[in-house]
Amino acid sequence: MNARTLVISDIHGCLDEFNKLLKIVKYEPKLDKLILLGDYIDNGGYSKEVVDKVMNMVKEFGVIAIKGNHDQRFIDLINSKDKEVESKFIKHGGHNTLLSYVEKQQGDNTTEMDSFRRYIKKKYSHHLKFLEQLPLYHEEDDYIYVHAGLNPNFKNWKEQSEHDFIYIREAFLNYPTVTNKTVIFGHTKLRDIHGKADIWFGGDKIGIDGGCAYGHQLNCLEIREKKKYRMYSVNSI
Ligand SMILES: [Mn+2]
Repeated sequence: MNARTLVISDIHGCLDEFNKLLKIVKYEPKLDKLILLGDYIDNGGYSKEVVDKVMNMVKEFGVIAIKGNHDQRFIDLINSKDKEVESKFIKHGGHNTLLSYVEKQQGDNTTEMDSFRRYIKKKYSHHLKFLEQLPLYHEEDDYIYVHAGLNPNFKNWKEQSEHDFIYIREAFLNYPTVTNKTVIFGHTKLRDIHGKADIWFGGDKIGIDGGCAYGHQLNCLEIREKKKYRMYSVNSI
């Protein structure tokens, strides 16, 4: 039996769905290679718990975890007082992240942003450090794994900006890639790509963000050998 590669993206605090999906695919940490494409936090109810779990999985089983734009924004939120970062954090589901970190601290004022920053720096600096050092991509012989995509304007995609790796949409989705490897990505909800939450096979690219935190589903792409895929999903709870 070939070893499996399993790919999951955009968990966004959906801890129960993540656990359920791992059970459905019968994830075996010692046998399977698991690759997570970023955006662990925001929107869903269990951001803190998902980060804890992913940290443990990386440490114990060598799971590959890539950085998403939400993960970077959380770091930026804590390390700066940039009002734009703050408003984007709140606009894109940050309130639930905040609650997942401070819910047991009710009665104090940690939900006030500056207190929250101090609180996270004091109690969760290990989370910040973990998120900060996550790689922007993972490359194999036949595949490139990335949160958002590759910018086709770069002949050498490794020279694209960090922003492209975690934010790009149209330029990546609408044009052929500049690599022979298949690009597996999350970030753009599949409903916005092909009108449904199922995994999208777009020739040189495969999208897997089922939009779980937006009421759709969490997908897992299984690769047994080159171009031999199976798909699994759980509905948003
Ligand atoms: Mn994203």
